[in-house]
Amino acid sequence: MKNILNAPFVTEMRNTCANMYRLGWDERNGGNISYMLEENEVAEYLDINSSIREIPLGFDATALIGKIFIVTGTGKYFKNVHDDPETNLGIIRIAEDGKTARLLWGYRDGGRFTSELPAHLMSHIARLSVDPENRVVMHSHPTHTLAMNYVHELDEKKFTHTLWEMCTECIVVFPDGVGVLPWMLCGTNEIGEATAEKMKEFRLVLWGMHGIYGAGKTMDETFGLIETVEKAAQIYMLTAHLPRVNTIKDEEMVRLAEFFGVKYRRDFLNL
Ligand code: 2HA
Ligand code: ZN
Repeated sequence: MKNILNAPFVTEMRNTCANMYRLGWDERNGGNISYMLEENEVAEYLDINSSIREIPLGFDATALIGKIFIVTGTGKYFKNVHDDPETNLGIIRIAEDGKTARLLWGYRDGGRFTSELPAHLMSHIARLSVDPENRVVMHSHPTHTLAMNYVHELDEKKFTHTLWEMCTECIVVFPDGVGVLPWMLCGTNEIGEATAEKMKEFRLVLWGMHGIYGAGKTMDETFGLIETVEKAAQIYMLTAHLPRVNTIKDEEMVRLAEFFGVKYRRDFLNL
């Protein structure tokens, strides 16, 4: 067997957590990532039928039986993932009962997966139903996105429209827009179900006054979605209190979306 610490998916998790931490998106234990892995890529490093221990999921994940995920740990700091992946990350496989996770590697100090696993796995199920290539679900507390929550209406059309106006590339990067949930108690199956419902329609879901979820085919795509929203939110927060002299017009957004051939939420424009 090869050394798991050299596995590309472990390296991706380490580097992504480090980047997110340095961008200020994931203070303390804020944020979590789950990344669905291919059986054959994991089998080069681990016996995928082994089990260090079993951890109850607390919800039904029947749709994901046998699937393997690398997931950040509960209470763990993104800051520390790079230097100690085996304590701060875990690789789990959904057991045959659909209600238990078998730990294949990690959570070395006896820990377990993020408290937001319901939202993650339910979001994976929802995204896979519309995009069989989806692999990554990422949650984070990006500063300007969060700041914007306090001064902008939490309405998905209005929020998306404002973000699209802030950078020319926004409508091309997230033409499906941003789904918005009101403030809800986190770490629960209820917020998981609500997030997954939005994920059928959006790859980005805002958790009001908490943070954001992104989903995508790769770590780069998912990170890039959140990064682009955060950039737009930053421009908004730098300009919202100033007189607006110029803006990207809705007709210009249509030209962008059509030129780049993206399927966009036309109903989020005021045409
Ligand atoms: O796990 O970000 O939403 C820490 C969080 C909870
Ligand atoms: Zn959070």
